[in-house]
Amino acid sequence: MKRLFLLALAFCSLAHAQQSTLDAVRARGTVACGTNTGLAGFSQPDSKGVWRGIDVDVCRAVAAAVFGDASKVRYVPATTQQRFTALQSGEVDLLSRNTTWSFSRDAGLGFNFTGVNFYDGQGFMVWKKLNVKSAKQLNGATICVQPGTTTELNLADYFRANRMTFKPVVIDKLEEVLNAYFAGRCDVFTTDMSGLVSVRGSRAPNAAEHVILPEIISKEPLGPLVRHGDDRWFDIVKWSLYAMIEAEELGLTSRNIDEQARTSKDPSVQRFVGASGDLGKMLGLDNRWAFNIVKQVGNYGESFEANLKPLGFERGQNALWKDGGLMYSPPIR
Ligand SMILES: N[C@@H](CCC(=O)N[C@@H](CS)C(=O)NCC(=O)O)C(=O)O
Repeated sequence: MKRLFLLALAFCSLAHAQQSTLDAVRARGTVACGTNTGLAGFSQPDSKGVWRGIDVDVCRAVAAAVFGDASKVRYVPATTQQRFTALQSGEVDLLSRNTTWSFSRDAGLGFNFTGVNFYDGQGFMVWKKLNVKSAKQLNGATICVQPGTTTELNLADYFRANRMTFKPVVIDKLEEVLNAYFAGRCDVFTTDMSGLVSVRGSRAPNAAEHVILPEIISKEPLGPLVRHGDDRWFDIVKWSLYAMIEAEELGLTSRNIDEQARTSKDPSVQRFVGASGDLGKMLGLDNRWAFNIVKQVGNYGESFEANLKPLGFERGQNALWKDGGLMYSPPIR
């Protein structure tokens, strides 16, 4: 009896170990994508409940690559604190949620970051009426911050390095930390610059009452991540993001890709759309994986234009490398 039980146990764990993320995703029919609870431009449902943002577009790109259908995503919102457990436990297949790639998250928590979809850095937003012009004037300030973030650590480092003190107000939920700041419980709200621009533009009762200080105190490369231990899935998420970046470099857009696929003689374009070579097969996918991403989701520049431009974001570091930015896809060949 005991032996039978052990045999069953061994069989079950073998079956479990053998079920790849791609198999699980296919069997389920959707990609479970961990997103923000609501950050305009990055991941947030619109008034009709449709999720939108550059992080959402990564989820959609993965679904387009796997299913040929960008809509096959189940969105799982997670707070700063919940997000890593959601990925570790298998509740989501990837996290695409303004999350900073750092050594300890990669090596310590057991994740693989698949690339960067937004180069960022941490900043400070303060009430204009305080007349503060520089972060160096924040000695003694009360600062609202979310826990479980790189933000919390950089904040402590920056104040220590500049021999200043501060009173932290640490609140778990974005909604609540913003309420605290906008109610005047804090002098300062600190997070990634992207977060500051986004919430000032979309959540402040009066945006003109707040200034974002010029100092950027850290490097925050934001990107999607997956669990350690499934290289095939890691490759799929990584190249889905790179396909969006490469498409911009190749001049392929959601509007012109049908025609380009039919008429272009450029070998890079032919490989990209799956007209020559077997790139999709190497990922275990259809050869039109990248075509489907661009057709249904668009290239990186299109996603930036649609989601971030309206909030006042400039391309800056997030321009393509050939335009002086940091966005660079390894060759897709
Ligand atoms: N990039 C930083 C911070 C990211 C972050 O989570 N920022 C907050 C403030 S904008 C946020 O998105 N909160 C939304 C939530 O908790 O749902 C990190 O990875 O730790």
